[in-house]
Amino acid sequence: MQAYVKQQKMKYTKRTLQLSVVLLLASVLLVLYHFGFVFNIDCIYKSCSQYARCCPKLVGNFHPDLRLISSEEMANKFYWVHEGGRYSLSDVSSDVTRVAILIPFRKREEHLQILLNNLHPFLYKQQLDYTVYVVDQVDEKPFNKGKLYNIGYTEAKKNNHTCYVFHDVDLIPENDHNLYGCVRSPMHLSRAIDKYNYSLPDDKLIGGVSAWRTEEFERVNGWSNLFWFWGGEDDDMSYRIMANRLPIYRFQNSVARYRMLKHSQSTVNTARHRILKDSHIRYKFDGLSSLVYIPPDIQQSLLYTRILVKL
Ligand code: UD2
Ligand code: MN
Repeated sequence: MQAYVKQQKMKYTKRTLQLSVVLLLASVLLVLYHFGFVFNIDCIYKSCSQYARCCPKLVGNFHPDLRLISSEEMANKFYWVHEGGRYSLSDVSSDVTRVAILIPFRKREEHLQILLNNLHPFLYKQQLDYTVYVVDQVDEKPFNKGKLYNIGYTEAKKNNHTCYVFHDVDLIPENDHNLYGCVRSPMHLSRAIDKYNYSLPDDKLIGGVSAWRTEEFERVNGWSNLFWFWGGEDDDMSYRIMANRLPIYRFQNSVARYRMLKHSQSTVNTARHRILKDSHIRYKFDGLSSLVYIPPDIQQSLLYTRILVKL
């Protein structure tokens, strides 16, 4: 009998010991998480210096400023911005990520003013080396967002950028932990938008705001040039990503938050579903590889570089 009691006692002590080890480990992880050393995507910057430099300035959630501010007032506030909407880090080492923000645009002046007033401080707090480009379709043809993006990418690439953020003009970020420096690629940055109750209807979506390194963007051959009017080009991009077995990275819902500024519905591309049928094959010859365009005028304004495109 005594041997049995002794054996039971040994078993109980062993189990208590195991439990206390697990509890200890969990509390250590919790402390580390709290101090941002574990699972904190902010630390996935390529170089510690970049991480160390930026994170103290980040606040997480913030209320965007939706007032209309003049360009002159913004230029006074944003002392770090050079002509053409550029901020260059003093650190010129090769591993610095050089970010191009590409905004497809036609007659959305108020949205652009509001976006610029929020985006410049947002990018500066993240301590990114960046340039803001507005790819302005200045003709009367139907709008073609994909082709504007491809032209903007091709022109911006001449300035040795390594990361390209494709950015709707009406999406205003609400959390500065949503890093724009291509910590992963491709990255879908706008997964949580107020218009869609801050939830993602479908995890294949890449519309709104996305960040790409050169390698992955050229692997999918950029955006399709074939989608005129509203709709389809972002769905086509989802097929390109799947055809190339690329993951779509995202920050969590609480970080990747945006406000969408109100606007009317543009004229829908009624042919989009037909064009989408062969996206997974056509992508190889419809995109950057088939891009032909009239060399655009390029104007350096106070807060951005304007690429004037006639399609
Ligand atoms: C959705 C997508 C958008 C695009 C569009 C279909 C999200 C969050 N956004 O946007 O990425 O795929 O559907 O084409 O899923 N624009 C102008 N002037 C115009 C029309 C468009 O500047 O007259 C630009 C502007 O940057 C705008 C973007 O194109 O943000 C997308 O157009 P939208 O905002 O009218 O369409 P929306 O919100 O349905
Ligand atoms: Mn919109």
